[in-house]
Amino acid sequence: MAVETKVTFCRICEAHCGMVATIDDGVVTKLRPDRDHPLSQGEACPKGIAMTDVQNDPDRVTHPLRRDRTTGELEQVTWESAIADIGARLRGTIAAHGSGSVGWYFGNPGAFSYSHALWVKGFMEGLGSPHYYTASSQDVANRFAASALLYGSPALVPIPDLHRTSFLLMVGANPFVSHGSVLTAPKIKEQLHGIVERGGRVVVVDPRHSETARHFEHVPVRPDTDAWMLLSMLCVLVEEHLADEASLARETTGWARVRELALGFPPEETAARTGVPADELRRLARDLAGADRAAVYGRTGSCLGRFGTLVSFLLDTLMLATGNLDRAGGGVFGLPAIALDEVAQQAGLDTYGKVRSRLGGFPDVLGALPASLLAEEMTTPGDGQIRAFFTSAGNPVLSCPDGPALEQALEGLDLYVSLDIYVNETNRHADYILPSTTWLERDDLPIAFLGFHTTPFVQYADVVIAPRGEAREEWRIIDAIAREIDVHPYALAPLRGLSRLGYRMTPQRLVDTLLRVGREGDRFGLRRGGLSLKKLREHPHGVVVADSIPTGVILDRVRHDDGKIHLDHPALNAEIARLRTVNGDDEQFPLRLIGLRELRSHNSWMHNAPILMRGGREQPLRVHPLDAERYGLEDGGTARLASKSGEVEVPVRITDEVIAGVVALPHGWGHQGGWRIANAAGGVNVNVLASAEAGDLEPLAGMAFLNGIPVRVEPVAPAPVDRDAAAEPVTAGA
Ligand SMILES: Nc1nc2c(c(=O)[nH]1)N[C@H]1C(S)=C(S)[C@@H](COP(=O)(O)OP(=O)(O)OC[C@H]3O[C@@H](n4cnc5c(=O)[nH]c(N)nc54)[C@H](O)[C@@H]3O)O[C@H]1N2
Ligand SMILES: Nc1nc2c(c(=O)[nH]1)N[C@H]1C(S)=C(S)[C@@H](COP(=O)(O)OP(=O)(O)OC[C@H]3O[C@@H](n4cnc5c(=O)[nH]c(N)nc54)[C@H](O)[C@@H]3O)O[C@H]1N2
Ligand code: SF4
Ligand SMILES: [Mo]
Repeated sequence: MAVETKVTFCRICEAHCGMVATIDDGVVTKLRPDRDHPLSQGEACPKGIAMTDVQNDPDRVTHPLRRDRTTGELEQVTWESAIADIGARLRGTIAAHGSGSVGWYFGNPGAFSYSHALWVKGFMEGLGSPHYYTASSQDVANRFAASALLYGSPALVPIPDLHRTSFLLMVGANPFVSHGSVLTAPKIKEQLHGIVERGGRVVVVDPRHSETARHFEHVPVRPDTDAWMLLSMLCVLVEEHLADEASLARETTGWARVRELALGFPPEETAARTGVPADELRRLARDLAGADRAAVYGRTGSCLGRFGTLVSFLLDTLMLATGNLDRAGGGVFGLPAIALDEVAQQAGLDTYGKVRSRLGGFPDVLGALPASLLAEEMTTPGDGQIRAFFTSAGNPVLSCPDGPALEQALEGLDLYVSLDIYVNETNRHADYILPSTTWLERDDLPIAFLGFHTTPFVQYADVVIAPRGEAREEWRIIDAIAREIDVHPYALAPLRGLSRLGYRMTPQRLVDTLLRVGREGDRFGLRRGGLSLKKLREHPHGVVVADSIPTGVILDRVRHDDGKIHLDHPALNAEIARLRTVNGDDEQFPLRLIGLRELRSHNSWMHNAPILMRGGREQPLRVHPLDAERYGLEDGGTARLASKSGEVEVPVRITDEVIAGVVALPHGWGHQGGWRIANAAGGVNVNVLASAEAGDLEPLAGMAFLNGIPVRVEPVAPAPVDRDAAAEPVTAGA
C-alpha cells in the first residue's frame, strides 16, 4: 500500500495543535506538526509527536477482554458475547435496584471526542440515573459553579484575551507545560511573550517557580491561600478608590456586599498566611487597576484548594472591579460556532445544584457529581447505591483521592465495564474492558473547546486510520449497550422521542445540524458561505472565524432574570466567613503538598510511550533546601511523605524552585496496569495522600482538595552511592 499523509489535529490537550499523519501500509508511522495550521503554525509538543507510540503500542487493548473474577485472568471474548452478557447483567441490576443503581465515570480524554462525550451524557440522561461523574470534580467544576452563581450559567466562562491584553495576572497555571487549559491558544508561549513585547506584563502567582514563572514576573504564594490574596486585592481597590464603580453599578448587583466583606481582609492581615508582603500586594492591585487592559486567569492551581469556587468567583470579580470583564484585552466570552451554553440551556443541561449527591448532599455541576465519593456510593447500602458501573477514558484510582478504597469498592460491584485503550489501574478490576479508539481512529469537531479559543476557530478532522484490531468508537459501544437495555442515548429530549419512533441520530449528523443552525452556520443553504461539515472538509487545516472575540456581550448572555451579574451570594459569603475558621498551620503536618505537570507526562496515560520515557524518568518529590535540612533529607535519598489520609515513599530532589514549606509531586504515577513500560517506571500514586471524605471536599462544587494538602516528611534511606545506575533508561518490554 502507498505511503500517504492526512491532515488532522492533536486531541491530547486543549491546544489542539494541527498535525499531519503519515500512514504507511495501514499503520500511522509518524505525526508531525502541521505548518499550514493557521494557529499552531508548525508547533507541537513531545506528547503529540509521541502519540504514534500509543497508537501502535503492543500493550494496547485491541480486543474485548473479560475478567474471570476468581482467577483475575483476562480472556479475549467476542464483541457479541460481551455486549450480550453486559446487557443481561445490566437488565438484572436495573430490574432489582432501578436505573439509579448504574453509575458512569467519564475521564479527561473523553472530553476530546465529541461523539463519546455526547453519547455518555445521552446514555445517562436516557437511563435517568444521577450517578454521572467526570474528571471535572478533580479539575474545574468549581470554575463552572462560580460561573453559575455569577452569570446564571455554568457554561459562561471568561478567557483571557491574550492578543490584546497588556497585563495578565495568572493565578495557578503553568501554560509553558500544560499548553493552556480552559483556554485554547496554540503557540501559547509566543502569545505570552507577545504581551511583554508589546510593553505589557505577565505576573504569575504560584508556590513554585514554574516553567512559566521563570519567564515572567513571579509572585510566590503559599498553597491554598489565593482566596485571602484575592480578597486583599479587592480590599485595596476599595480602600484606595480604584474600583470601577460605574461599570459595577451598570453590570452587577451585590457589589456593596463584596466591598464590605473585602474590607475585612487588608493585605497587612493576610500577608502572614499568603506569604505575599502587604506592600507588594498593594502595588500589584494598583498596577492591575491602572493597566490599560488587564486579564485575570486561574487554572488548576486556583481550583484544587479548599476554597476553589470562591477563588474562581474572586478572579472574575477582580476583572469586574477593574472594568476588565467582557472588554478587549480583559476576560472575554468566546462566541463559538456551536454555542454549547445555548444548546445546554435549551436542553436543560446547564445545571448547577439541580440534583444533590446521595451522600454529602453536594450540588451537581453540569450534571456531574463529586467523583471523590464513588467508593462510598458503591459501598453504602440503600436506595441509589451504585451496583453497576462504567468508566470510559478514565483512571480514577490514580486521579481521584483514595484510590485503594475505590479499588476495593469496584470488586464488590455486580458489574463493572470499562471503555479504554489500555488496562489501567482502575479497569484492571473490571468485568469487561472494551477496546476503544484513539483520536486518530475517529472523526472530531471539538465542540467542548470551541468557546475557549482566543482566536475564534473551527476545525473538523476525519478518521486518520481504521481502528486497530477490534477497537470500536465509544459512541458505537454505548449505542450497542443502550439497545440491549432499551435506552435511547440522547441528552436532547426530542432526539429521545425520535429514537423511540425508530430514528437513531448519529453524532456526525447531530454536530452537522448544530453547526449549520449555529452562529456561523449555512442555515441549510440559506446563508451562503456559512459553515457545515461538508464545508469544513474543504478546509482541512481549519477555519479562522474571526480575528478576535467580540466584547460587550455579557449582559445579553447572562441568564439571571434581571440581566445582571450577581455578586452577593449567601453561599459564597459563608465561604468568606469560613476562611476565618481554617487554621493556617498544622503541627503534625507542617508542609503543604502541591502537584506538578511535566512536559512528557499526560495525567496517567502516556507513561508507556518509549519516546517520552527515555532517560530513566522518575517521580521525585521537590523539596526546598531549608526543609531538606530541617527534616534531614538528602538529594537522591528516599523520603516518607505522609498526610492524615495515607503515606508514600518517594525519591527526593532538593531544589529552590518550590518555596520553603512546600513540597511538589506530580500525579498519574505508580502504575500497575497492563502497560509494561509504565509499570516498570515505578513511582507512587500521590492521591493516596488526598482525602475522599465528604467533609474534606470543597462544599460548593464537591471538588477534591489536591493542592495544599498538609503533609510531613522524614528520611527512610540514605542517598544511593551509584546515581548513574539508578538512572538507567527503561526500555520497551522491560
Ligand atoms: N504536559 C502536560 N500537559 C497537560 C497535562 C499533563 O498532565 N501534562 N494535563 C492537562 C490537564 S488535564 C489540565 S487540567 C491542564 C492544567 O493546566 P494548568 O493548570 O496550567 O497546569 P498545572 O501544571 O497543573 O498548573 C498549575 C500551577 O498551579 C500551581 N499551584 C499549585 N497550588 C497552587 C495554589 O494553591 N495557588 C496558586 N496560585 N498556584 C498553585 C502549581 O505549582 C502549577 O504551576 O493541563 C493539561 N496539559
Ligand atoms: N493530585 C492530583 N490529582 C489530579 C490532578 C492534579 O493536578 N493533582 N489533576 C486532575 C485532572 S485536571 C484531571 S483532568 C484528572 C484526569 O483523570 P482521569 O481522566 O481519570 O485519568 P487520565 O489519567 O486522564 O486517564 C485516562 C484514561 O483514558 C484512556 N484513554 C486515553 N485516550 C483514550 C481514548 O481516546 N478513548 C478511550 N476510551 N480511552 C482513552 C487512558 O488509557 C487512561 O486509562 O486527574 C486529576 N487528578
Ligand atoms: S500541546 Fe502537545 S499535547 Fe497539546 S495539542 Fe499540542 S501537540 Fe497535542
Ligand atoms: Mo484536567
